Amino acid sequence: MANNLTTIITSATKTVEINRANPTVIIGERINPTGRKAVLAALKEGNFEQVRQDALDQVAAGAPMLDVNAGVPGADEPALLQEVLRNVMAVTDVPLSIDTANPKALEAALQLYQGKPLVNSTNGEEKSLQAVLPLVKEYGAAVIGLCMDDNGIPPTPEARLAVAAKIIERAAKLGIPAEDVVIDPLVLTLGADSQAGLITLKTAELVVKEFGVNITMGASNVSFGLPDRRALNATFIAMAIHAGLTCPITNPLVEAVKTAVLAADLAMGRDDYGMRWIQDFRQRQKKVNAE
Ligand code: THG
Repeated sequence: MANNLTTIITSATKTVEINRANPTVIIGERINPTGRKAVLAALKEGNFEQVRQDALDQVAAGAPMLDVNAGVPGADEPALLQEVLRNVMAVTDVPLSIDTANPKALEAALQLYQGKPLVNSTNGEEKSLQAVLPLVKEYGAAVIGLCMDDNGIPPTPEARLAVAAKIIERAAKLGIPAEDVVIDPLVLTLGADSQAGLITLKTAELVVKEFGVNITMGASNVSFGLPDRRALNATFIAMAIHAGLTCPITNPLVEAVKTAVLAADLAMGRDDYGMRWIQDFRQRQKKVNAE
């Protein structure tokens, strides 16, 4: 099988092509009340300014896509996710990743979304496959498949590969092509298990070799509970790009992470003449000189 499938994600006006020959696509992580206290507090008050600002900041920092999560405990998630999406789409036109585990919220979001979104996510659990894949097909979306199932997150790369295979197969049965399935090998913190990073990287390599699909990760998860998260996130993300990661969900406002992604793209032969690397360096110099 081709080892370099292209996933196309669109908004009303923009198209992003995720592919191992193209520059890495950073999916901005910050619109997420579970991962951001400021977003949680604002959404609890019905205030969407924080979300709008996070959308603008991440796009200004160079994120070609944004992840949008509205998981506020006790809230009406279908209505809240729609309202968050409306606010994001009012201030930016980048394609979006719709981050919810609630099929009702997902359907509400798909009804509203303009373009072909990335659905974040399904996984190997029967319940999830049966609820999410028909919606992905009906709305012509692409989907992230998490390498976990009814038994939890498998401990070995081979077992995670088997979950990826199941998701890709079940998608194909519904007419969703492999290029529209993005696999997430799952990133757990190194603070709890020092082998967690290696298992994730090996899973990515196996999945790419076998299926050639695109790979995403919640890359900032790797450092939960550890000091100097930025340095750890940046180093891990560069290694993961070598292992096959093409569209990390991460924080584009962290310069160390952005620089690591650009350096990895250059080292992987995805930055002709180092143009993006040089241009980014010049911008950083300008910022330093202005300070
Ligand atoms: N895979 C997929 N989707 C995902 C994840 C994944 N979506 C959610 C999450 N994991 C990725 N998003 C985040 C968002 C924020 C952080 C990490 C991952 C984060 N936040 C800081 C913290 O918690 O310390 C910021 C705190 C704050 O500002 O309040 O690290 O794995 N498919």
